Amino acid sequence: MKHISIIFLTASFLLSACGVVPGKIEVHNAWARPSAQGENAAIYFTIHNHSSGADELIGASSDMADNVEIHESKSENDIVQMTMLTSLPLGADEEIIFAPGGLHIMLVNINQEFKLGEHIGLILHFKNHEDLVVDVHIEDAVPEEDHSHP
Ligand SMILES: [Cu+2]
Repeated sequence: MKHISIIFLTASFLLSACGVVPGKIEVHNAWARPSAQGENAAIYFTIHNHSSGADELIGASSDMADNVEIHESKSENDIVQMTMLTSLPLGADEEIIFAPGGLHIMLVNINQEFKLGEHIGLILHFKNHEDLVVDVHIEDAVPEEDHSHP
């Protein structure tokens, strides 16, 4: 029996290492603008819950900032207001776009400069799904990273 469980672990590791896996949450096109040390930096991406069950984004972390928060910007009467969300529901097979003027992950007081062309790491935490490590491109606009479903 021990043999079987080792094989199963290997197989699930291989599955998680490749592209689209049903029942998984995926994050695409993660980017943030170049920012100076000490500034706040907003991270944008598209998050897709490929699973048939609802989940929830419950937080994010990075060792590059004092705090990492889920924010939503809304403009009313030409005034942009930013609110902090404690969590974000992610329905079955739902896709949510984090973009300028709307949802973003806010890195508060970054401890190093984010330079154009660099990459930084971000970890997303979910209620049901395991943590996701996201590769964030430092760009002036959303990167052209193609994603197609099988
Ligand atoms: Cu914000």
